[in-house]
Amino acid sequence: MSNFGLIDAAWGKPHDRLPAWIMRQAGRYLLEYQEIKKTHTFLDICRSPRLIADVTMQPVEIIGADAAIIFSDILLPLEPLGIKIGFDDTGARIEPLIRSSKDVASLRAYNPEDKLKIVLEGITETRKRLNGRLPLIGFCGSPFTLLHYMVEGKGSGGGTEIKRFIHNNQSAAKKTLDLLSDILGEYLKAQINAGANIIQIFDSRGGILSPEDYQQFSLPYIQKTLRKCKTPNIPRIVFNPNCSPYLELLAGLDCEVIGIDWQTDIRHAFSKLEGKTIQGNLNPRLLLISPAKLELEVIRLLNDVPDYDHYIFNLGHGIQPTTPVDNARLVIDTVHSYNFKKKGKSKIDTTTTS
Ligand code: 1CP
Repeated sequence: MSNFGLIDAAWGKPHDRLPAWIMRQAGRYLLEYQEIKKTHTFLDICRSPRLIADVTMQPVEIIGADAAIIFSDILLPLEPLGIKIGFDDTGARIEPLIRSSKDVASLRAYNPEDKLKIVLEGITETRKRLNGRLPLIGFCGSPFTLLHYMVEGKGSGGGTEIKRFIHNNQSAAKKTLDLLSDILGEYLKAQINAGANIIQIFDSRGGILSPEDYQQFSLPYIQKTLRKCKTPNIPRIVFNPNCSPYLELLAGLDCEVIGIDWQTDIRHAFSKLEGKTIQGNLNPRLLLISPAKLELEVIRLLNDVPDYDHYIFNLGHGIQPTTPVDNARLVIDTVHSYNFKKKGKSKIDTTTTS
């Protein structure tokens, strides 16, 4: 049976059941993923279309998500720029790092159809296995997020070096962001041509910028990436895991869906993002509490949603690696059985249970 309710919700079209998926739904909390990791590194998986498809399909079969997201990483598009990437238990390893305008002068655009062919083959293979059952999500990082990794070498901290870089080398920084927008826009277009039904841009590091700097160094480059990959019938999601300061700015993006973090009140987000579909925003750490309490928290969130036609359930950030898989399944099942047509009359009354 075919279930494309997630695509309907992205366009704000009525649908019978609320769609749900989970950011980072393929990964370490799944035993089946850990099993593959015993004999393959993360990058081995990313470099094999068969393994990409195997891992992408796991959460669809195991937790019943309403979409598959292609198993890959936002950092892969750095490799064809001559930047080596690696992962260990502490996070990413990236070299060489960019620290001056000289370091970016030699960066050149490349053709993702050629240099990121394996991801595209992974998409085509996964679409075959999905056999029209569910949509497949393609993705990339935002240009600013990739520049952040190129300069800082990691995705945490306050971003001292990246702030120094963008302010001391403004024109080189903007030229690099422009180049990244071209590459990422083409990359998303290639993912769509290979079979992605919807795409998401992860603006994971945009949240370290003041709203003023956000308007200079992240927003316009997301907009450029979105415009480059704009394709009839393919909706586009932009997710920023620290979105509160920028809601009004995000409202102006040429995309259909905004993914919001768990710190933002969902009613507030709806009021600031009129016309857009909202995706989110359960706190991922709630998936570590008892199943009975977790179910209530999901229902509490769903009760707060003001417009179900414009809503896709997700977490407000990636799933924690220590999440019990039964809790991930429970979350999806709870969303599916929620009777949104009788708003407020969900199967459990959240006000009376302790
Ligand atoms: O097995 C392992 O230990 C590898 C862990 C892992 C996984 C499962 C990494 C390394 N990447 C991924 C897959 C991944 N990453 C997916 C596809 C899987 C899915 O969603 O089901 C996606 C969409 C991403 C996106 C991603 N990678 C982001 C954006 C999301 C976010 O959290 O804001 C970011 C920031 C990354 C970078 C990254 N990849 C991996 C690590 C350890 C990191 C963080 C590195 C760091 O900041 O130091």
